[in-house]
Amino acid sequence: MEHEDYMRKALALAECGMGHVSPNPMVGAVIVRDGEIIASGYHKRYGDLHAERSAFAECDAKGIDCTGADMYVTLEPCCHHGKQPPCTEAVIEHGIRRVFVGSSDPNPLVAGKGTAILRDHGIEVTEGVLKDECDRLNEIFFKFITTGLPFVTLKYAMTLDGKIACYTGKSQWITGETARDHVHRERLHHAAIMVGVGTVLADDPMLTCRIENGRDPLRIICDTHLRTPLDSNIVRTSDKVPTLIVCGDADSVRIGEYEKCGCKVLSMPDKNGSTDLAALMAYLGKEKIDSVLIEGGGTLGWSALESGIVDKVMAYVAPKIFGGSTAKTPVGGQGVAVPDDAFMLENRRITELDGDILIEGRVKKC
Ligand code: AOF
Ligand code: ZN
Repeated sequence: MEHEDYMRKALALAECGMGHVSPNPMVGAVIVRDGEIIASGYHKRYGDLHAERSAFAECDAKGIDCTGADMYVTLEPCCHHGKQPPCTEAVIEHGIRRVFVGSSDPNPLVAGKGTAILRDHGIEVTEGVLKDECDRLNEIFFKFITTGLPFVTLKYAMTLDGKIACYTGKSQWITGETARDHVHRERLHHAAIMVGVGTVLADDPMLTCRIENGRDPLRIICDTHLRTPLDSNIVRTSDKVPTLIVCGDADSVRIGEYEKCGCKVLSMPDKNGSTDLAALMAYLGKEKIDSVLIEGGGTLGWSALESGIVDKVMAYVAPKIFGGSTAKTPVGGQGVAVPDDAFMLENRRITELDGDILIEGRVKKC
């Protein structure tokens, strides 16, 4: 096997931590001797053993001597004392000869110091193995650790003629099962899901993650005038699934009604009559919410793009046409005046999902 093959194994392991390690990174590690993987590990839960120490724990439990072996790890080993001791110390103590690293760690406490310490101890370090894949896996962590703000994804499913519902308002379903399963994985990937109150009124969604052993994201409703029905699916289940309703200046009795059901209500000054999204992101960042998946509707989609909070767009496109001049589209608001002002996507990727097509890319920041 090549270096990339071992790193691919480490990446697959890292992904098993999705939904459970936020706001820390997903990290995987394998230890290789004479072309054979002798131990492996990954970061399983926030605050638990880092990937490197999880692999060494397997060695220690099975009495495997890894002196002189190689380690492949998807993220630069840490060198600081946090919830866990430095991984660099464990790598040195276990006599690892060569370390292959995927991503560099932008955490200011690490940022190149991890690999420098290993080299100082005579360990051969190769960086950037499957770098693009490793970087993509932790794009949420990279933004959050460097800015303290959540990584924001704008997601929608539309027909080939750009509709998110028929003129009757009916929208189930636009894409097929494979694409919808993909969305549930994104709900696991993100710490919070956010919708506008219009979507709650139109669809009465649940916004949970239907993946086995998954976990539900925090559900956020932008609802300036507190129009969310108390008997909506989200409010009814807010004693079990964390729910945040963001409103403007609101009546404390009305706020109390939501709180009695289990919702948290955040009242903050609005911006031109709707939620101040930049201020909301700053609040969520302080609450350690590292990522937000915006799931509709068009008004919120436009406000999010216009306010500059969107990092990535994921558009699921179904090969069907609804038509209808009044049928809703994924991004509403006023829109841009001229094509040159369009929001552009870069680092694009296109994936086929059983007939539907996912187009995703990072929003180009000007
Ligand atoms: C992880 N898991 O497998 C690796 C991490 O507070 P701590 O001790 O858990 O440290 C968190 C930091 O450690 C994190 O921000 C990242 O820079 C580094 N590496 N973190 O949670 C891991 N390798
Ligand atoms: Zn570590």
